[in-house]
Amino acid sequence: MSAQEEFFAGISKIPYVPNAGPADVMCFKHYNAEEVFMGKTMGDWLRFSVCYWHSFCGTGADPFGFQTLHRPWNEGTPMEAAKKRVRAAFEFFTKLGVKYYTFHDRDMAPEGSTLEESNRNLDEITDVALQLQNQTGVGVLWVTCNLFAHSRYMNGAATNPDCHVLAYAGAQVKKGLDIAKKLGAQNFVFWGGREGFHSILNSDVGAELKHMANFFKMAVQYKEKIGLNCQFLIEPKPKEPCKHQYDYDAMSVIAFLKHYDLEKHFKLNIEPNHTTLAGHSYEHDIVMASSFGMLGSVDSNTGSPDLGWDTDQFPMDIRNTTLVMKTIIEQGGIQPGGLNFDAKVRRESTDLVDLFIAHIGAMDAFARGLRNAVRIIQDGLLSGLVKERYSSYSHGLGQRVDDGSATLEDLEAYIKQNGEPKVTSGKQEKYETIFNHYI
Ligand code: XUL
Ligand code: CO
Repeated sequence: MSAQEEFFAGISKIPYVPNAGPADVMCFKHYNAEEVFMGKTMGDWLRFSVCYWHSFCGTGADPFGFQTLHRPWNEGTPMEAAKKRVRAAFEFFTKLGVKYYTFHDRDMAPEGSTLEESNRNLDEITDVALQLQNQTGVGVLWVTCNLFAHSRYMNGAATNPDCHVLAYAGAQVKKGLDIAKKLGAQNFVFWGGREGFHSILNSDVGAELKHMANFFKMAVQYKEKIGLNCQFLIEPKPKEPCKHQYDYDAMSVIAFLKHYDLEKHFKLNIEPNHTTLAGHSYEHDIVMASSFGMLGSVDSNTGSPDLGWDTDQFPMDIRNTTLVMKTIIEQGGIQPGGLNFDAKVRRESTDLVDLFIAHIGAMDAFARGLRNAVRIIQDGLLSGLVKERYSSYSHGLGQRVDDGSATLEDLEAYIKQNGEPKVTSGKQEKYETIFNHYI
């Protein structure tokens, strides 16, 4: 990379400096990619990914204010900017030391005036991305198609009342899958921002859900046809931009997938800011998806608990990262998914270096979460208490309830013989106090 092409001059590869002081925010104090925990390196447990849209396309504009972030790579014609952007992005990935990135088709290359032109733009810029991937070893965690920004999608993409629009979305996804194959993407995400409704009065919900399921089936067929070896992921979100989105939360998506016989082909990409928008606690959907064997990847971010918005902040809370990592370790890892920072610096954080500080801070928050979760799991105190709490299911009648062989008559006979159960304390505060010991 020649000197004038350097966008983050003066910043070199971010080092691990475990005993750095509190003011030193340009090094990792906890994230040490090569350190091994429970048989895997920290890098393999965490599989960090940087997202293109917030970090390289974001302008800081919000519904009340104009652009605040003026990035040197977003200058010139849309195609000139796309070429600079891809170079800036790879410089950032390698200096930060992450192995993965994520993007929407339209982040990578601008939409043209026809599908053919959009596809040519994408071909041209992904040629450069592929070259940079090969040079740096950075790969694609996931690709997705932007099926929500263009005005044609205002009434939905796969759930649009007009099949002409659905067809456009299908053509776009077909190309997205080709690009995923070209770049060796490990996952492909569907986020249905406009798949929902604003008014139930003008919506045929049954038809829309069926069309969305059939759309996914077409995507599965095409993926198999081209031999694309990647995991499909659906990203739940309850609202924003629609008043109601069909992929409301983890349980709604799992029920949808099972209803339409699609569950073998998909897992979930859980974004905690979406989980809290659905009225759940931060870790809720991570835990729910994982307990159904459906946690595929995480869009690692946070909202502000006091706001009902999707603010996409960098995850900095150690309690949250500890709970996420505990779940990920318990399911044996998140591969081929990862921890993608679907997060944006605040529109007031206008320095280029703030992009580094934000990612470093969040990576360190997850490294601490991993270290804490490993200690919780290896000590076995919490899991021992939980095991004991459910111990009545390990023998006798409980075991038969657990394996599904007990009947209501068996339960009645048991009560007639054993009478009233004695109450047992749930001891929530004890668990919380023990958890706090580790963070
Ligand atoms: C929107 C969101 C998206 C998806 C990809 O809230 O999270 O950026 O992750 O389309
Ligand atoms: Co997301």
